[in-house]
Amino acid sequence: MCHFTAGLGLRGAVWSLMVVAGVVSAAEAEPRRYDRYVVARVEAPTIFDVEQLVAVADDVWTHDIGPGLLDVMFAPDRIGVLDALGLAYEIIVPDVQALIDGERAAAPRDWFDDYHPYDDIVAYLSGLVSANPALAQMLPVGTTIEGRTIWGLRIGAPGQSEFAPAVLYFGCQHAREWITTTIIPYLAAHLLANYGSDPNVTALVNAVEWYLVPVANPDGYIYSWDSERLWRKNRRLNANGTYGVDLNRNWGYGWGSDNGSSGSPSSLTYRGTAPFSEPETQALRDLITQRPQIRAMNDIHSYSQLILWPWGFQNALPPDQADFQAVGFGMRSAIAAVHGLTYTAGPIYSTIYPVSGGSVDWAYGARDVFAFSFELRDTGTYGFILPASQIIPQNQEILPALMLMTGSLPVRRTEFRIPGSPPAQINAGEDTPISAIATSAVETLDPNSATLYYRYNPGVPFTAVPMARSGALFSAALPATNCLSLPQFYVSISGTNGETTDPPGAPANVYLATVASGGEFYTQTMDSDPGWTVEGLWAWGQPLGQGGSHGFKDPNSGFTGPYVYGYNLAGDYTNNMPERKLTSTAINCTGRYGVRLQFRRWLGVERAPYDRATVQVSDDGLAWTTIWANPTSETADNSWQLVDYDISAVADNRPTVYLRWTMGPTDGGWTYCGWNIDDVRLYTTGCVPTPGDYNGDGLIGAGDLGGVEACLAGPDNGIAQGCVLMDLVGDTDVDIEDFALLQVSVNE
Ligand code: 0X9
Ligand code: ZN
Repeated sequence: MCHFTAGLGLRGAVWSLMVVAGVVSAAEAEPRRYDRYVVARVEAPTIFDVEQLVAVADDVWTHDIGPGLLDVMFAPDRIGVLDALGLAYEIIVPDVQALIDGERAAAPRDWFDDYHPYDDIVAYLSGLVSANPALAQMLPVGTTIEGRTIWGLRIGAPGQSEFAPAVLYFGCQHAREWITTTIIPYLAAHLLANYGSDPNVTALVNAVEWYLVPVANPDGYIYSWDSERLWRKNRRLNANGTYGVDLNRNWGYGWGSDNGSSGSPSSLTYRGTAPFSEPETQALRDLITQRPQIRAMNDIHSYSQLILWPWGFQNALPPDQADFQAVGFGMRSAIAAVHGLTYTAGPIYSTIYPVSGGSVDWAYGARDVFAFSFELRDTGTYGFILPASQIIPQNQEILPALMLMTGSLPVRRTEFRIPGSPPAQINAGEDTPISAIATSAVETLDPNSATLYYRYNPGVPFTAVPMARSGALFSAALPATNCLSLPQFYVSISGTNGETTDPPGAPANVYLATVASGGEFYTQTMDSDPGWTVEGLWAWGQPLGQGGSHGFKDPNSGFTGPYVYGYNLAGDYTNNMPERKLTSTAINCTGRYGVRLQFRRWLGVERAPYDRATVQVSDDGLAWTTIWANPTSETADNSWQLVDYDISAVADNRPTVYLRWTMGPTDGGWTYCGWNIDDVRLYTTGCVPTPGDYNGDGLIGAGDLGGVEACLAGPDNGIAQGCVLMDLVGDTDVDIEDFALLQVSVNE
């Protein structure tokens, strides 16, 4: 027997090395067998030992990956590889197949005496729902990559308050964690059987909506029955021919870090090609975003006996650590009270290892959901292959924990919340919709009291906008404003217990936003013919890579897509030609300030003044301003160049702006490939206020008259924030003189 020392930290540094040794074909008929596969508990004292061990193991079972003790699986013929590492170990599972053979119940009497295939779990839940149609409904949550339905159910008493908070509990993101598939059926059966008799169940089914998903990863779960008992990921066929994305690395918060996930498709913790690239994570994400009343979540895994909360992607305590700890420790006690088992409670990062792209971080970080994750039984004796005889005891101890979580204060308290993140930036001249969801299980709310409060100037009182109601969702809009505004806002609702605001503590606490304008407002990728006006050999089409008697040849396609506008797509421009013009159709730049022109250029032209190429802009198609002219040195592009010009002097706030490219005049000497143009864009950056345009919509008119009043109300000493642009006279005071000037400037 070996002597072991405790682990030292550095958890998770080697996850990226975890690979599935031996990819098993999808078409395997018989389930893979694990005869005489062993699980060894290995002492790996250094990070180097850990990396070596993980690299050669056939699977890593332990959750505590770091220097210290690791449980790893080896095929019988590969034990020599372990021996060769020279690390001390003991065999904790001598035959994994024997574990699997002993996993299922010999003579099940109760449904919960054994594990069940996916379809049987769905059928069991459907049976519960059919028997309790007033309390429960089946809910298709989404479709897997292999086309199966991810089934869930909803439980809630009829006549529930529209403001009822909801919880979401789900199991089996990881296919091999079979014990997790039993939690939702057991919980649902318990709620439905005891509603009306058990006061705690009755109260929580009355007050809370329950969204329950037994198997978040049906494809993987089925694969773990039919082909490979220890399959973990979903069944995505990856680009390199391997299968599977780790769904619990695919969520879009803190996604993509190598500390807590892997970019390698063969890895057990492969994060996928993008956040939410998988239909299974999309389905759960959408369930949460479409039901902002979901205030708590538990993502149930096995094994290790842990109660986990954010964060997984960083080793920092979450802002709500006190609430997480109170409920987490409460659940730990509730579990221990049943069969005396010990669960460890704490944040993911420090309690197991870094997890980036996990469900808990997204739910909490992006949606402010009170999100936990369990790791169920055991601590390694059976690991993922927990004997069926433990299903009932496992559920007996988890049920009270989930009841406690559902009834916890963070779920029950009144909230009036802008789901997701409130806008931190609003666009000048546009209304900004704001919606908020009301949840409360403790008081009666007055729907008519829902109000959006805002001000654009810290020196003035808040303006109240009543919010329109749709169920528990309320909406209103921040009215259009200008670049000088400093928007502040909050929402509020009242009930029998008083006022609830978002952010809490308003108006001392408010949301702040900045006003922006800008972005691209005209895009011409040349993928289809824009129908511009051409002269000479100007044409839209595919350039043919010819010409270049001086300089370089034309390209043989666009920068994006095959097509461009070019002067002679089949070669050089000619000698002794006059100006030949390409002119765009009119572009509306009304309300745009600081306009810039950007395009891709592939140009060959002899140095000025021998041959000429220019870019011009006009606001009427008659008078042209030259933005660029070829210099007195040769222009000979041999690749697509990105060029970018300030055309604000001609284009800002003009309704008909024209762009023009000119080839020529040329002399009788050298010829070049001439213009090739792709991806023409007009855009603005930053926010440029216009005097008199109080609401920032780009026009001066009736909509701005209120600005005079708002700015009159400002402090006497100087001009209030946001009001400089209403001081049209420029005497550092906003008054009747400015109003008079505004009236004559009206242009809308
Ligand atoms: O690594 C994981 O995804 C989980 N452990 S497991 O062995 N069951 O795979 C830990 C997940 C904890 N984090 C979240 N649920 N986000
Ligand atoms: Zn898991």
